[in-house]
Amino acid sequence: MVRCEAMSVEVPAGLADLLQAFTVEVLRNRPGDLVAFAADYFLGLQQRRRQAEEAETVEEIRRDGDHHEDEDEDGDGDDRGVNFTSETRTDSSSDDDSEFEPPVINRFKRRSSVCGETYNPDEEDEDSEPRVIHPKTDEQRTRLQEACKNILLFKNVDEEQLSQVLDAMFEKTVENGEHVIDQGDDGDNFYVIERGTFDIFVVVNNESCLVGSYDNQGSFGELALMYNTPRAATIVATSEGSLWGLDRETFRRIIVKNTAKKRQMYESFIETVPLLKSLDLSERIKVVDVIESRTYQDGERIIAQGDKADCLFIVECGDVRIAMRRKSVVEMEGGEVEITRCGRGQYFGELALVTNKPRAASAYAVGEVKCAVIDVKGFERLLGPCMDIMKRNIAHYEEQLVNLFGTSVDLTEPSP
Ligand code: 1OR
Ligand code: 1OR
Repeated sequence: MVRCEAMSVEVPAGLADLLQAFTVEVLRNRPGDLVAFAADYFLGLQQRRRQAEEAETVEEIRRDGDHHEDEDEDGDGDDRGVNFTSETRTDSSSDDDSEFEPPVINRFKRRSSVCGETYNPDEEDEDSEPRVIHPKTDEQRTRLQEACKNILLFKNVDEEQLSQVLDAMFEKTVENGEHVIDQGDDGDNFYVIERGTFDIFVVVNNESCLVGSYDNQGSFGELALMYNTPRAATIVATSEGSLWGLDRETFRRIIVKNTAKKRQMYESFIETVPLLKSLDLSERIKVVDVIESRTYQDGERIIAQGDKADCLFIVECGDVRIAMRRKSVVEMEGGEVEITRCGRGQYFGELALVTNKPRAASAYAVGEVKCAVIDVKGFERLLGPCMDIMKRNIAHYEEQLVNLFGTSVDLTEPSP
């Protein structure tokens, strides 16, 4: 129990986690009938806890009475030459294993927190759902691995999960002009680009507007699968190309599960970031989903003045020194003068994204630094509501510029 002195009320341990997990599920599922959803949710939770307890008991009995070695972690990354296979363990375990539903036992054995279980119900089916396998030649697998190596959504999955994801992916070639995704459709697959260019269209006021493009790298089609929503944009190939698709089920079973862990990791930090205060909870969760965490060593340059910008940074820990090179100042070491520092919860690197200009200053790590990085597509898609705050601060930079350099300079002009 946590005792809250001010109110003299005892808050049961786990209440906050429980309610938060429930809130996340409501936001993800957007139920029409909240009460019915809540009833199902908490009943399901209770049921799973009972199953877990039963499973523990069964496992104990099995451990006591059974002397065979458990071979459940056999390699399933090998090419079995089938397109769609059910991951049962009949090939590696004796028949009586099936009575005990070993995947359930394993799942609950691995984790101790009941709230952790509820955070993402998809996890329930982790070991019992059929696994998709599309056999590949060595050459295909090499190309696939290369295409996937920088895909953010794949970064936090462990080796075994990544192997399952790669097994499940299938190659899809596209022709110039082909619609890979149409806005409003249900989501079937997530796509990683191996090669080719693609335009992104979004319908605004009944008109289809070109809002961006992909050039031989990146991925798309994750939103409908992550948030159970219709496709948010239309993606059209503007050249012949090649994609790697991942089916909805595998994506949800593995990638969405990992996303839930990431949300847990970031939830308290993200609440402390002033820039994101104007977003509601579901919008903040989406921001977490696009964050990539990067670490920098003392003195390392994080961004370089004059470079093309592709992301925004929020400091998770450590300090970041912002330095600027200008003709009019007495030049310091390296020809730069420190203009400010950013600490935990503060952001930098927004100016170039807002103004579409090169970086106005350089940024360096002071000690070891960890930053949450949001790429330009995430920035444009999610941070619109924070634009006022950013613009206000940019106006403030211009005032500071006059104070520091004694001259009025248009920050949006590239520096010499
Ligand atoms: P999806 O499953 O909704 C369409 O299918 C995909 O287009 C979507 O996932 C994203 O992967 C991708 N807004 C929405 N979806 C986008 C956007 C986007 N860009 C790429 N996709 N915006 C453009 C941001 C540069 C915001 C437009 C207002
Ligand atoms: P960026 O994308 O241009 C460099 O990359 C970043 O440094 C910039 O975004 C801001 O986030 C950050 N002037 C210009 N950039 C600044 C300033 C600044 N402060 C932080 N940045 N100032 C006026 C210059 C004398 C403010 C000084 C307090």
